[in-house]
Amino acid sequence: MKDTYTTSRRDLLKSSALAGGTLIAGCLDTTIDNDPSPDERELPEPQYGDPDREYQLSATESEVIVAGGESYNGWTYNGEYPGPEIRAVEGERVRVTIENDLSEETTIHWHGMVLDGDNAMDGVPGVTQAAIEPGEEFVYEFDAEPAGTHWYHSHVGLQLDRELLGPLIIEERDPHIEYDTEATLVLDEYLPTEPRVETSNGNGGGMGGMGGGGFPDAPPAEGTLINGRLPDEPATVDVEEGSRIRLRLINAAAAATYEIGIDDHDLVVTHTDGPAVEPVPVDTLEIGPGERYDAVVEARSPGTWPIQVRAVNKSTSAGRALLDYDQSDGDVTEGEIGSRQLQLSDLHAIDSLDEYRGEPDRTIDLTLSGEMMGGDEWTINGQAYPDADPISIEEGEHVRFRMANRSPMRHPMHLHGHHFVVGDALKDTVIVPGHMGEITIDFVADNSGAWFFHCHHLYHMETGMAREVPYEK
Ligand SMILES: [Cu+2]
Repeated sequence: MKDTYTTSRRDLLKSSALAGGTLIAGCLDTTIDNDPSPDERELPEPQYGDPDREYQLSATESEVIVAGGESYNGWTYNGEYPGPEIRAVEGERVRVTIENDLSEETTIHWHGMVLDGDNAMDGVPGVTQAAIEPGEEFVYEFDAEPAGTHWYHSHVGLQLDRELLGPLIIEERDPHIEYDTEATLVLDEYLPTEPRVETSNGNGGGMGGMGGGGFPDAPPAEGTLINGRLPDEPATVDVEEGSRIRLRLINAAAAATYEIGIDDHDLVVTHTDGPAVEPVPVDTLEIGPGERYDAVVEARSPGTWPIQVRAVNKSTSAGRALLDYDQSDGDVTEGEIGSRQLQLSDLHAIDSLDEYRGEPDRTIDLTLSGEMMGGDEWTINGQAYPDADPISIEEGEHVRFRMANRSPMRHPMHLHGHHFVVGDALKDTVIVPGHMGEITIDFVADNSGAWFFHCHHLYHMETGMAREVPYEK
């Protein structure tokens, strides 16, 4: 069996032409609830009338098949893993109705959407909304901004690591690059057991630190999934010789940072976390939990080539998909992957960064650390969320966060509701390297609300590495 993920650009534009109408995906429940819960009654009125796109999701327990004969009981949207693709054209209004068929409460966060004026749609339980109770529905509605490769996932507890996640693709109206087809690759850990916080020695994956101490961490993964597939039965990306394919890469893993490359092919990186960058050719790139990269691949070497994904801490076996040319006989060709690895300094935003330049109105130093000897939390400036002060800023300010990592592990830090400048790029998630790594980000507080700022390593977030960043108009 072969799963293919290629969509032609013509098909995408055809679907965009329908934007005036309403597209329904998934199975629509036509039952109308005559007795809405208090939460439902308090929902804000849709601001712009009918949405341009409408989707229905059901969070449910279901069997997840990861290879022939190998499956486990996960939690998914509509029984699919990765969840159904949600797609819109930038600027459109999107409505997603979620029905909670789980035994626990849940929410959805739209990772990458800035939700201008729509903080209540951000999906952070206890911060932007009450979590959705089992058996209840919730209607999310937001503007598809900015364009790019984004994703959606539960923001409750460790549910992300039960596979409640899916791609959220916002097409640009006027791309700065040319390509013929596109494919989305969702990278994730294979964790067939119930997620729970464990303790590691800080190398990421190793169990039980020396002397009984250690950091709260993820359980060790049992493999690497690309679009929900283990390497024995890989996802296949179809290409035609001479064409250009845009790969949309999403790291949906709870813990692993991955390095990705394709044998004998360049990756021309064109976007990160949505925003466009000047195209830069590399052989490999590292992508942390929550990050996205888009890369155009020119199909110039007929054959069937491995797309290789490995966890940078080598804690688990590598993942593999296949780049399969139309004339190939299907035999996998082993090639080479060069040594040019994308660096943060290679990324140069296409959009003007003028508003982020100059001296900030407010600079905040944030020390990221954990308790090495037997501690059970991760902290920002010594405080573990929810026992942590909000980060206080004012509307209209140019804000700078100076992050310093006093732990050996990477922390992929994510700010909701904003993109920030790091180096010369606009991103929403950035890895702060371990062992005294330092990263400075600048953003403009132009979207009032209660925003979450946290490590996207799910087990770090769950054990304290998070803060609220609230500010009012
Ligand atoms: Cu972290």
